[in-house]
Amino acid sequence: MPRIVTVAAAQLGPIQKAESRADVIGRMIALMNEAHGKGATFIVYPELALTTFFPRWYEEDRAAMDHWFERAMPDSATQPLFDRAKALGMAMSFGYAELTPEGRHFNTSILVNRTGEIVAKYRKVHLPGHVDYDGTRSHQHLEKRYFEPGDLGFPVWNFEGGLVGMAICNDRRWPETYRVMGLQGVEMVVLGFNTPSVNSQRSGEGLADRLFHHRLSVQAGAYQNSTFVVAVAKAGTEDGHHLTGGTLVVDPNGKILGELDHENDGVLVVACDLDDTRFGKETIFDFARHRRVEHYGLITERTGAGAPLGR
Ligand code: CDT
Repeated sequence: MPRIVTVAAAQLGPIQKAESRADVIGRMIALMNEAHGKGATFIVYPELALTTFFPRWYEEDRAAMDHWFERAMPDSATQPLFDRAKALGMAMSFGYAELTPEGRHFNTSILVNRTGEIVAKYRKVHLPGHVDYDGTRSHQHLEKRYFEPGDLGFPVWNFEGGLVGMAICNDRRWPETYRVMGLQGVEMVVLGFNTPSVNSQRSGEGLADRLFHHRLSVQAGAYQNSTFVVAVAKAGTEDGHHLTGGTLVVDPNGKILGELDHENDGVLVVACDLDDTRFGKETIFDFARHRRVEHYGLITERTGAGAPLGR
């Protein structure tokens, strides 16, 4: 008996600074309606789906950026999305900037079940970029200024009949992200991303290289942990800043099942049989039989590279 999850990777085109939450929610609902029409029962939206990618903007007074953050979820702006999902019986995941009652700031994503309840939360662990304004860069990437690193680890949840985990953007470049979830048997990783199409510190690294690194990371993570990965972009040009796009779904063999080739709002719907994760998990990546943890100590003992262990 296959265990099919029909997932919609719901890419958002650019969101300009001036666009309201209500406008964006309207776009997200339109994508949800389209995904439902195509048979999806689980829709995944990008990182920071409700706003422009605001960490590109430097603000001396951090509190002046709080208007980009959500103090409650759902709130009056997002409630219509939750209502529509519940009406359609659609599970969903999306990213947003979270401001907690204690005044903490996180880059967050959630899993919402088909009856509209938030059943899981993830806070981005690997924050890229820098804290202070850096005039040597072609553009700013201030996630380390506006967010603190996630404090919830990489759990995996029983969701939609399978084992589902979340990651956010830069997390997808780190093998540790997938392996921690792989060690919990993850069958589908969902993640959103906003990737500038030029490296701010190396202008020669443009769109083609950025998409190459994106696919390389996601395909390797999927294969090495025998899991599906659903990676959803915010794409196109936001106030003069171009984001890569490259929304895709990868199977447990590391192969791309589908990919969007445009930079607009759009859905990619793929039926994923979670039992396809079994073969890899029971053979080449049967962790219990093949891993040699006695040799992996440095992974958690060291953060940065240090002295070689050999002579
Ligand atoms: N949003 C996000 O994490 N973007 C990063 C950009 C890296 S360059 C600072 C990414 O990994 O795509």
